[in-house]
Amino acid sequence: MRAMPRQVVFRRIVLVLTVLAGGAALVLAQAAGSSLDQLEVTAAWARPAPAGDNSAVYLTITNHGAADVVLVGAETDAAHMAEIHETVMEVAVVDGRLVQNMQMQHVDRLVIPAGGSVNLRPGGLHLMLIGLTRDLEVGQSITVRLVAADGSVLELAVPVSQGAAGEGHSNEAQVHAGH
Ligand SMILES: [Cu+2]
Repeated sequence: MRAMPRQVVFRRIVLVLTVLAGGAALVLAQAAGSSLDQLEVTAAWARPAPAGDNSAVYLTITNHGAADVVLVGAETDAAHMAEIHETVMEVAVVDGRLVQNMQMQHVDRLVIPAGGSVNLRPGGLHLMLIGLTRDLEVGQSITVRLVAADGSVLELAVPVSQGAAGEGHSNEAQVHAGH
């Protein structure tokens, strides 16, 4: 496990840079007076799962505005808790063999850059639904609210589905490490 520290340090540096950039963006967003009106959400879907399990929501967020938008969390009535997560593949050498391990990290601040878009998809960024309060079945819809750093909220109706073809390989709902 001695091979890991370099990777960990690198990730910390990236995190610090992200936080600094997010702080600057927050000032801009407040100066502009608005935030979530300028976002467009497309291709949203929630993974089906039984009550008590975890699920995940995937979507694409496009920022049509002139200022970055910083998302700090999510809420839903369908689960006890919702968090922004990122799935990362950790690679380590154990007994001379390369071992891959899928881990999820909590994302405190997700920056949607002005004029850009961020893709939440299996194997990457996602909204984690922790402790479903009811069964999520294909054909249903759940309410999900994105929460911005300035406290504004964007409410979405997200269909429960299996996702687009070829999209469902990495199942965040079944990764328990990192929680
Ligand atoms: Cu997750």
